[in-house]
Amino acid sequence: MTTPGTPQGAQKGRVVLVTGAARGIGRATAARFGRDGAQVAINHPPGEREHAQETARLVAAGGGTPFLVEADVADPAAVERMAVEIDQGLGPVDVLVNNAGICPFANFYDIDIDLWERVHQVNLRGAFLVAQAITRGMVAAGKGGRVISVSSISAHVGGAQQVHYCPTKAGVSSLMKCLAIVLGPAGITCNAVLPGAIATDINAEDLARPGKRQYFESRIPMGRIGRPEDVAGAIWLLSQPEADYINGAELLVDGGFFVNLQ
Ligand code: NAD
Ligand code: RM4
Repeated sequence: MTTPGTPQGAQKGRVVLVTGAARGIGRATAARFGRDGAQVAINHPPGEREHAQETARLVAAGGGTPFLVEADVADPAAVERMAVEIDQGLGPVDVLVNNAGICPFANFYDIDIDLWERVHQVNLRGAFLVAQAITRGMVAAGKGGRVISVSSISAHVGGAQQVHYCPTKAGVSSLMKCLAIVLGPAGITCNAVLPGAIATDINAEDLARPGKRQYFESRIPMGRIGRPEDVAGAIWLLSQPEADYINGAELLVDGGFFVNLQ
């Protein structure tokens, strides 16, 4: 009998790329795959090497093999270099987790065109660029695989201070639906995971606003804000053989936040 997280057969040695794995959900995801004995490419942007090294330590502690790779996912040349580095260092990717993202909370009239562009470039263009660069090798390897993108509950609901961010998440969900069609014939499934409110650096300031955290907790049927590990677990589930026929889906990971309307 095997227990979840035990290195077993095809799980061990899988090549997994997690973008934005220096901190938060990406770090927890890298650590989760590390516990399978996977080879985990830990992408981080320039300036976040030290955080990424902590992720690498967690991956190694779980029995995985960490491989640090620097790239701003919004930069096409850097993404191409990353794809070559991973291919040369680890071989073709089995599981791509598009996780890198930013959400600088801002009032509508304070969002200038540069901020709008940057949020789109990291969140949506980044997911497109990485998917294109990495799945070329996956298709050529002919082994099938997974693309799992971290979208958001914000793909379906608005946010007064997230006017620039929510449309990028709707875009990421849509990107996965399109790629599910393009890559399904190659045995590569493409799905989106939609976290609700998860306590990480991205929303630390927002959740610290008077009453915000308590308000969210009162609206979430599970009674608590999510943890990065909650999302990492859902991503991992989609990477399992049992998820082979799930393609083009959106999976909310929000403790029931979204459905609690009435
Ligand atoms: P976080 O701030 O802890 O992590 C973001 C990660 O993205 C960091 O590791 C950072 O280094 C990386 N990153 C940022 N810009 C990058 C770039 N240009 N290139 C490469 N990496 C870059 O926040 P998080 O909550 O862990 O966010 C991870 C993903 O989850 C994001 O896509 C975010 O939109 C999504 N999400 C988060 C929540 C939440 O409540 N925390 C909810 C829904 C969706
Ligand atoms: C999510 C959702 C969360 C927010 C993060 C940054 O999509 O809106 O509430 O904290 O983004």
